[in-house]
Amino acid sequence: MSNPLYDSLFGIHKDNSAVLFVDPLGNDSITYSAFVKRVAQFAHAISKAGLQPGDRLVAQIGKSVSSIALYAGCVQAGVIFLPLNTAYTASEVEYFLSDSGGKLLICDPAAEDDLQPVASAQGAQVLTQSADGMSGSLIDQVNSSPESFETATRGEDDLAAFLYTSGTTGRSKGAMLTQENLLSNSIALIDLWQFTNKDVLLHALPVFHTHGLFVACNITFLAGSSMIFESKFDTDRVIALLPHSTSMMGVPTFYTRLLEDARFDKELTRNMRVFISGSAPLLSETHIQFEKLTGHRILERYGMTETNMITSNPYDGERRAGTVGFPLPGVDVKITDAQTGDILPDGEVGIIEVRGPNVFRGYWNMPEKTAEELRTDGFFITGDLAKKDEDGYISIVGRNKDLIISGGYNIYPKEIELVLDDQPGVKETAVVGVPHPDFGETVVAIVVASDNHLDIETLHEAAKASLAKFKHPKKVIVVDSLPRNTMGKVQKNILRDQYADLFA
Ligand code: MLC
Ligand code: AMP
Repeated sequence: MSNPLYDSLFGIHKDNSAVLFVDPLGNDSITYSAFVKRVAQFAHAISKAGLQPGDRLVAQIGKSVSSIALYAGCVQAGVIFLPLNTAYTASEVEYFLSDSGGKLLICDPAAEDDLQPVASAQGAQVLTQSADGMSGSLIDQVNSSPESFETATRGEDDLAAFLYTSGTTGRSKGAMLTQENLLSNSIALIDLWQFTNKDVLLHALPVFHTHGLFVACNITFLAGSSMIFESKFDTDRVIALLPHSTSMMGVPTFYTRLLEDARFDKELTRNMRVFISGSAPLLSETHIQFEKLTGHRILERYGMTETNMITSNPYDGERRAGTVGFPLPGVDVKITDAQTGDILPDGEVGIIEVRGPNVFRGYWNMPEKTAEELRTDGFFITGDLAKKDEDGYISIVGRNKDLIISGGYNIYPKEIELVLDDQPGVKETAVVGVPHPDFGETVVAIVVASDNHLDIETLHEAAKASLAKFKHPKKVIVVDSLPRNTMGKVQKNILRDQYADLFA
């Protein structure tokens, strides 16, 4: 009877009186043993709702200790956890619920009226959990449940989570992640980044993506460290909390926001051991400026939902600006020719392919998509363009996929183009990412009108109605025609160059 993920992350902490969630500015610290009891109560509530091992639980909830206990409760009950961005609209949630065949949807009480019909149409139940995790119909069940639970037996190959990632067709795909995918990656990372039970991680990332949930939280549990758990990145709070922390993980926007704040200085980072960055490219200039001000070299790593973390700069050794370092131990990386799949010589730009225990098992119910991206020999084709230097450091130099990364969130233009193309007065659209000082990149829609009835406000309203806010075009530009190549394909590179200074 075992459950490797539960046993390694949570089971080992049953009698651990060390603090897991530390609250340096208040009185809400929670020990590991108290958390493990709470997890058991969540596992009971999930089972009571009729979920069996292998069923999917879909959660669109605010970040709180309860949201992590819900994740852990799913692991203990053997249920597949499917977290969703809180910014997703009801129509986006409907897709994830129906595609995954989710049996139970957990949402905020304020969203229940909107989401109940969506869930009922899929035959799923709804329970609620408030943003602070303290109330709602799920929490009522949890509060009245016993504090121990017979952990469901699972193996390393059993699925632990589905994370949806968008795609170039505009249809999101459910990446199936096993216990082994999550566990092997956390084990490699704590060793590499030297996390121990002395660490206090300043956690200000969202917990519905790989970065904030699996990288940050799983490492903390496995190392027995503490977390300062912030509901979101707020510069004032982060500045107040940095002196109480030893480590932070963030997207580049975290670091550029800190650098822009006059209060951020070396003294604030005196207890810090490591700053880690990922999910989007960290500009060399940010890396250099950060070191100049604080003496810390940001440790940049590279990963993906489908693969967890793939490469990292070294902890001891040179952290080279503009690079994402070396493959993690146990992970094979090759840089290949996009057409032939042949391995390229060092220094040449090609596609990164990755194989290892970290790589997912495919896209849920999408065998063709899986076959397009996951080779039969186990290599996953990331779509990121990279090169390796003479010392083995890998640099991401671009993407072979039509993807925008805004503040660490992935946005596939097709999804926005499909919404805008449907609006009256629109002949066609091209959505591109352009440089943005805060988000790194941001969304711009270039629109060709079909007649003179085009109303830009209608386009913004249409985006609002069906797409999460971070996907909304920050600007809509009307043009007479889109640049095309001789094959008739829209030349987005020309548009990106043309509007590169829009937010400069
Ligand atoms: C918020 N907004 C965004 C946005 N985040 N718009 C574009 N891109 C984003 N990332 C919207 C808000 O709704 C708001 O709209 C306006 O932009 C300004 O909001 P803000 O208050 O400045 O934003 P904030 O809440 O501070 O959020 C910014 C952020 C956050 C960067 C802190 O987006 C964030 O935490 N990002 C991290 C994403 C992440 O964890 N990615 C990891 C994916 S895993 P309005 O209209 O109200 O003004 C992965 C694999 C790997 O990629 O390798 O890790
Ligand atoms: P996601 O699908 O949300 O998991 O995002 C994964 C993508 O984020 C990768 O395919 C890369 O394009 C990008 N990414 C992650 N880390 C980095 C990094 N350090 N530098 C550049 N791009 C990154």
